[in-house]
Amino acid sequence: MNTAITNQLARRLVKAGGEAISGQQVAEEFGISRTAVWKHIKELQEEGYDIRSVKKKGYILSAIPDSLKPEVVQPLLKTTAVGQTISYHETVTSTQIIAHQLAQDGAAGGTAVLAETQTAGRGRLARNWDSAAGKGIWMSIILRPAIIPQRAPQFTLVTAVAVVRAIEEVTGLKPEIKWPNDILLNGKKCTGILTELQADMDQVQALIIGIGLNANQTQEDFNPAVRDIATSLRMEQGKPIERAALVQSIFRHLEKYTDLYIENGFAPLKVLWESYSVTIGKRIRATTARDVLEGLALGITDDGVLQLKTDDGRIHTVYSADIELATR
Ligand code: BTX
Repeated sequence: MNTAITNQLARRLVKAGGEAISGQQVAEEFGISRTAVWKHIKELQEEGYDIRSVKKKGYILSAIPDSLKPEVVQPLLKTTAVGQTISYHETVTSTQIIAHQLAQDGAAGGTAVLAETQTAGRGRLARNWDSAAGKGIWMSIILRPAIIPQRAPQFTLVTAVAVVRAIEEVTGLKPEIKWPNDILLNGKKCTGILTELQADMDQVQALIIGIGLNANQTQEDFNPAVRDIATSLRMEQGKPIERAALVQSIFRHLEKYTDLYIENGFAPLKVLWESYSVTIGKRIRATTARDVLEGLALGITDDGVLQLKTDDGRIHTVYSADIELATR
């Protein structure tokens, strides 16, 4: 069986958006017999596509499998760059590693790497990222904005806004952002963002934006180490979600907010980000690489850096830290 044709047929069916496509037409278009078309349809049915054959009309797709394959994600994608090239894998060590390699080899801005599972998914500071097979969105997106390296951390915040908007759009849930890179639902972490970069002294060559989003896990799917702090969209909304729809929405929002950033700078995104923040205006404890600071989170600067006022009245600039809400 020619898998390229099977994939092509899947794209045609997804794009038809529930309308019938004629077997005869597909046969002519792909230069194969109608029997061959039927065999490819059977193959797709086995992969989980729900396809009916209706006399005199053709094939109708009524449900897609829960997959992140490009032929499922791309046909209805409304972007010009983000997600237009997808490198899809069943298992990888980390999508970040693959994206770094692709970026070094010259991959275009917007290229995305997606995997069903990661054996060494990573968070900040070489921490582990729990990536249950087929249950989440584990992806890295290459962006190539013309910015200086110091501005790169802003993209963690731009991405956080894009992901929050996508979650709202697809599920109706109301996520919050904990500075700098956690997205929470009911106080538990449902998404982590990791921004890495390839840069010269004065110019970013590529941003590698890693997004780990817990979509369809139940509590038992998480490692015991994170079970109490993590949640998934499924756990919060009480039903599974279609991961492909969420990926499409993240791509669209990320492109929209990246364009907004390029045109108008960080200011409008900062306002959006603040509207979702659970950190600003609260008393927090920030654990940095050097020390632990406790005080009032005043806000973020135009560079996306956190400003914290300790009880002695001093204002500290925090570039990277783990944040807890402090009780007092
Ligand atoms: P972080 O350092 O802020 O968070 C890592 C911490 O979060 C871990 O130490 C653990 O306590 C907790 N944690 C681990 N896995 C999960 C999970 N599935 N849900 C909730 N909490 C968890 C956050 O780093 C950045 C994570 C980015 C992950 C993506 S996945 C695609 C891409 N590839 C890759 O290797 N990393 C990124």
